[in-house]
Amino acid sequence: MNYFVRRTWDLPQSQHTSEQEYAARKQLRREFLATMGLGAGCSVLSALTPGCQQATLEQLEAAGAVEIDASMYPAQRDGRFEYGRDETERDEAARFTNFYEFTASKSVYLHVDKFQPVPWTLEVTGLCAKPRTFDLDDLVKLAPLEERAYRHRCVETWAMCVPWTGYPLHKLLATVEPTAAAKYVRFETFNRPQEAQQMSSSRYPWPYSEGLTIHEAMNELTLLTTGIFGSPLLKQHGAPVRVVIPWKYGFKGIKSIVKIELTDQQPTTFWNSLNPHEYGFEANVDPGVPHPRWSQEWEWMLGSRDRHRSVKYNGYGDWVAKLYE
Ligand SMILES: Nc1nc2c(c(=O)[nH]1)N[C@H]1C(S)=C(S)[C@@H](COP(=O)(O)O)O[C@H]1N2
Ligand SMILES: [Mo]
Repeated sequence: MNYFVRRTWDLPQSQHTSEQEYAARKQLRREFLATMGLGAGCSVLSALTPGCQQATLEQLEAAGAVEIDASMYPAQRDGRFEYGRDETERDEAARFTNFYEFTASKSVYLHVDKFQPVPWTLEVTGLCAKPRTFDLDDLVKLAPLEERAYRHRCVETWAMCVPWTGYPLHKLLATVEPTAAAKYVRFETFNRPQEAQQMSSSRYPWPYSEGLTIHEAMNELTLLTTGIFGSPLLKQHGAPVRVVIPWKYGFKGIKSIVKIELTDQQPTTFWNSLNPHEYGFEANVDPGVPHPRWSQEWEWMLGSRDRHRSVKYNGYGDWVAKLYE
């Protein structure tokens, strides 16, 4: 994803920490060359470099593994949801994703080794009667875990079909008793430049944040997510806890959340503040509204590269269209 709008916190190009920028560019170039099969690096040392020997599922999972008690996975599949398409291979999903805290490339798994998602706490606060901080154990035991087969559509036109594990966010929100004044929910990702290399770049408004209206947050589809493919989340998928909002573009599905805040004002959000013209706050999947730089009529599946026509609300209109009437 890209942005063109300079913000007050943007340093002029000349003042960027040039070493970091240089290292980041070098890494991107390495990945690019490797993908093209031109890199010199197809050796033992770079077993995890995409494009050389494509990393195996074992390597991908080892790179993103988190030491979490996995005894509650897999959870029972919720029969109300079906992809209507083939399921994406788990290695395809694990090797290609967005997580800007680590890299602007898709090979996030190559950059997550320093990230420590355990122990973890999630603070739920703001306009509510019973604000509370949960540790991971409290969080996964708060409601029965279920598995949901959801379609995912990134604003950049790639798509996937993967099974997430979690429970509806409304179950968590109910425990803190939102007040009548709560109109929005704001989410925030961790802020740890030592563990996530791109967080040292002042070009971005860290920490990553996102937001929903309270009605979107309370919708049955909005999933507080702790697992994927029947196991705890890999680091690259947003370990240990994220949200999944299948009728919206993927950037709304904020990863590795440390804070959820009930507010009476629409929150400022990461991509929207970088470029409001390209990344709206609402961001519902809609093939009728082109991105300023590309059409949104089609999407392509990770792995197979199959193309499908994109569908309004990503096909979840029965669940959510009423929110926008
Ligand atoms: N904290 C954080 N959350 C994030 C992102 C990010 O860069 N940082 N990228 C978003 C985007 S653009 C997409 S498409 C999804 C991709 O994650 P997934 O493939 O694990 O679903 O994560 C979203 N959540
Ligand atoms: Mo995305």
